[in-house]
Amino acid sequence: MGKLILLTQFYTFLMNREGLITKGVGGEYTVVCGDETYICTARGVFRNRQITPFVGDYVVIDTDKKSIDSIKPRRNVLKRPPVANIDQVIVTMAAAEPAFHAGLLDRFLVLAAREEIDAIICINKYDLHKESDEVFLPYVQAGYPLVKLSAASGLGLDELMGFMEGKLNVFAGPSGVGKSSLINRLVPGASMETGDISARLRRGRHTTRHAEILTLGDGFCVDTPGFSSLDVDEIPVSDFDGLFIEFIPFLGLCRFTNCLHDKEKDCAVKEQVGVAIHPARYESYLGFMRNEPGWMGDKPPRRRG
Ligand SMILES: Nc1nc2c(ncn2[C@@H]2O[C@H](COP(=O)(O)OP(=O)(O)OP(=O)(O)O)[C@@H](O)[C@H]2O)c(=O)[nH]1
Ligand SMILES: [Mg+2]
Ligand SMILES: [Zn+2]
Repeated sequence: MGKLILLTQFYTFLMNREGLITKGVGGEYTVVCGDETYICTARGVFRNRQITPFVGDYVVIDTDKKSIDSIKPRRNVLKRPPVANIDQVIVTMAAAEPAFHAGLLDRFLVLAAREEIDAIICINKYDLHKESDEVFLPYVQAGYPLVKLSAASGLGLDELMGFMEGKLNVFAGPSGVGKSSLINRLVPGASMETGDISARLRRGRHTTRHAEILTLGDGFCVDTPGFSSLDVDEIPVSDFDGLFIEFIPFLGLCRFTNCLHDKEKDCAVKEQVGVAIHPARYESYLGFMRNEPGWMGDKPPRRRG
């Protein structure tokens, strides 16, 4: 009997391998283990416990049953788009078509900061940029690396590569800004599907449907579906100040310990508006904190009255 158990354990050991989930579509996960790739399902155990394996998860699989047996502890996880163990998120916006959208950018930066994931900003379609760069200044001042790019002309690709080396980089941003187009330029042999912009609505058509990891030198990059809105409802009002990264040096210096940096007296954050904090970012903060962050989705707000 003992021998049988030992034999079973040895067999299981032989059949078990560790790998990285690079793609997940309809309950089927692509798991890369060294040079081999397996298509696996998640065992019932996970489904019952409502744990979903994410792209970016390191997992132990049973190569015989083609099932994922366990997920290694995650370093972090982003829910939208759903990716685990991220080193850096590349928040991608277009300079035009679709128009640059500061509110959506701020939302994404807040969500990344909440997961303590480093963010850099990419402004793609710079070849279509006609206005001044003023709208990007608040982010440069805040300390975010900001790269102006064009997947069409190749502008900025080398600079972006410099930021990506050796990391797991997630491209995230609205539909149609050119995430897949950029990846096709950056990753040799990549052929991610790209789609044009709806002429009528001036926005993307949600061409990419699933997150997918591609190897990039000694790191990875992840293409993800574009989003049209992002939810920050579960973030407590008093947390937003710490999620605007340029506010952080001044937090705790206000007269009131529970200062929301709004109407309070002797507020160290407000004193920095126009100095170390760009007024546009402060206004945006107030919007989040008062839960009226302008319009964030594809549709402008309904006018009151
Ligand atoms: N002019 C110009 N067009 C670009 C550039 N990059 C991408 N495009 C075009 O923008 C459109 C959308 O590109 P995609 O790469 O599919 O955009 P995406 O961000 O992956 O969109 P989703 O997958 O829907 O989230 C395509 O028609 C591209 O050819 C650029 O730098 N300049
Ligand atoms: Mg895409
Ligand atoms: Zn304050």
